[in-house]
Amino acid sequence: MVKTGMMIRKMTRKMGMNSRLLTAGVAGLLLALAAPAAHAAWTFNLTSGVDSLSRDIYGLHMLVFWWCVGIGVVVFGFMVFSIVHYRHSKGAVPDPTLTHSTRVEVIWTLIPTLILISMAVPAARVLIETTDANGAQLAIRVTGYQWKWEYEYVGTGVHFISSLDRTSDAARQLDSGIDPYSVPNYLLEVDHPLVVPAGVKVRVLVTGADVIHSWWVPAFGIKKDAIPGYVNEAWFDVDPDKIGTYRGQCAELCGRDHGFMPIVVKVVSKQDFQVWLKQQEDALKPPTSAPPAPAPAAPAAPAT
Ligand SMILES: [Cu+2]
Repeated sequence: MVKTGMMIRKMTRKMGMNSRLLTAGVAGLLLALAAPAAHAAWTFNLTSGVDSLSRDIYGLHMLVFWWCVGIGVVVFGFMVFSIVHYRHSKGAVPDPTLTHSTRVEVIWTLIPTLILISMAVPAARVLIETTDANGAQLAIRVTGYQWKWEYEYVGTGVHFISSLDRTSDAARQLDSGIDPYSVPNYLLEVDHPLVVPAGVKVRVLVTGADVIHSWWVPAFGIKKDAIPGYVNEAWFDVDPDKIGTYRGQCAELCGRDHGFMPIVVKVVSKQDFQVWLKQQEDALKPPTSAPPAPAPAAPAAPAT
């Protein structure tokens, strides 16, 4: 009897400790999630990007997300309510009129149809928008190679290859001895970034030279397959106040070094872009030849 009493006291103490630990753990987790830094580290959602297209894609995503939340709340709420309220122990009996009821069948077909149409309309609008490159002021041809990108500014003759940055490339080698954490933007840096102006609609023509790649820049809302023999079209117009560097990667498994062909886009002001483009065009010009020898002096005119 005494032994049993001691055991019960021990168990109660243990349970009390466990519940205190559990409460402390839950409180700690809630505090951590409430902290702004934790929010920053736990960002699972899409970002709204830096151009009008990426914002529209984000808007569509959030619209459908909240529709799904609403459907979940209604369906699971109704289900839990029914399970609790109409339980057998309370004397509930099945309603046979709901079996094979045409009215119910029509209602639960009609409601999802209306929901799907309400989602399809904005989805189709954004889909059409992604392919509408009309009014672009600049065209860039993007070609995927194993394992680098080529950028060509259509109509200017300016083109260059953009490959993985040397520092990242050295660090990624087996037994390189270089700590990848010590390399800024490890595997997300290139030697020659794509340079584009802010506030300008840019048309991107994406193709592949060997196998299928995919040009993916999340901040622009673009992920376009680069397929040999095809030219896929995309566009972006970065907000004028979103000058900066944006990064992406090849998003189609394209061979051994698929993970080592990043994309870096440097967005600059319109003026800076013109200066940069002029420099690139000037660099393409052949070096000017030596100035022509001075013409022999003309014979002095006879005195009159
Ligand atoms: Cu690739």
